[in-house]
Amino acid sequence: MYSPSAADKFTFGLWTVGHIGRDPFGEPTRLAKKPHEIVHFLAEVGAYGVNFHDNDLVPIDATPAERDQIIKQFKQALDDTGLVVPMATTNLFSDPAFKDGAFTANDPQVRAYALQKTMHAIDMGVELGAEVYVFWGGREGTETDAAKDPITAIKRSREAMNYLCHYVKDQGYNLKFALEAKPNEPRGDIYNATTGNMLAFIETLDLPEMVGVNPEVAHEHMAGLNFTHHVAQAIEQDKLFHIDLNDQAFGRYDQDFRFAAVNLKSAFFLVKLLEDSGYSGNKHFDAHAYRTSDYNDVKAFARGCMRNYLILKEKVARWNADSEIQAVLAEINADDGSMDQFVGAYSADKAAALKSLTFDRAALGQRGFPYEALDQLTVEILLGVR
Ligand code: GLT
Ligand code: MN
Ligand code: MN
Repeated sequence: MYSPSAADKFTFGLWTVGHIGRDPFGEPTRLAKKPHEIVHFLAEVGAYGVNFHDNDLVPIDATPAERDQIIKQFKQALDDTGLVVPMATTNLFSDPAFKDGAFTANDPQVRAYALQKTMHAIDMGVELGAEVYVFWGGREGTETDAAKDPITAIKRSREAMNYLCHYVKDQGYNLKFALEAKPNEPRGDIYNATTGNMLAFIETLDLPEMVGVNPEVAHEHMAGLNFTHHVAQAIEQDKLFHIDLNDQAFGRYDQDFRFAAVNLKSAFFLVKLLEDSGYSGNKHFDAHAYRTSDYNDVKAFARGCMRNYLILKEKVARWNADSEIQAVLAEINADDGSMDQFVGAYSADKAAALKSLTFDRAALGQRGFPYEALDQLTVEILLGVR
């Protein structure tokens, strides 16, 4: 029970289980694994796919011969294990060249280099099978707004996304873009800070149908927001192209903890949303093990991410099948249809009729809603006593 299968579409980036335990204050605590070794590691824990940044796979200074050798080994590992590459992305944040941003950098050479690097990375991602391409602009921001005009930054981001969408179309690639928001870290402030900002930005692009979002639990939580509501907005707009699952205590630095390790109840409502809405894309665990873990414990971390999702999925089924919960839902959503003649699609007649309708405002205010009872039933399901 609770073991993952390919149908779950659970994926991990090379940088997740391959994280070596470095943080801003301390040196690595684990030895680096090669990309092909990570593929075998992921196969052992039962993952379906592996994602990468261009430079997780091929170091930024690799020679063409080294590149070919690495890709050959990586492809062999994919063949040997049956793992797939559903998503790829570009590292536009590690190299000092990108210290002032990539697509939004003030230096036009950096902006051009970012486009060039991304086109090469897209070619490599597509070669290895990726159908979703993520953009996380970690350096696309400022520490001081004296340095960059925020309106200029938006225009530069748009120009870059349009350029790359047209590039993908020109190549005839079957590839969609998924934009990932984060409010801050590593920049003081990052542009398009939330999933909602990204959804609005996408509508201003030349080819908006090619572009959706890749929301990450920790990133909305860092901003103190309700992640489930952001994902719901993306789903409702057919824009949930990918998702980064992890966990995060509110108000802290970007922790990238194991999925459901901190906020069980929000994780439950997130899984409920994904399952009830029929989301069928990849579920990427963008998280890493504690710095204290050795690779045995990294396995416990990776298995824990998938297991927690599957356990919560079972809790969701239990919640949906619970007759007491269903009775409460029927009660709180009851609708006798008597308002239909006044609301819904606008007409002048409806508006005139509604304006002269009399409401018993006091009675409306008197009605009680059993939300305490409903939430307690939810908690009891989560605590395993129901
Ligand atoms: C980085 C970041 C993630 C992004 C990755 C994609 S890299 O680890 O913290 O949230 O999804 O660039
Ligand atoms: Mn993160
Ligand atoms: Mn992420």
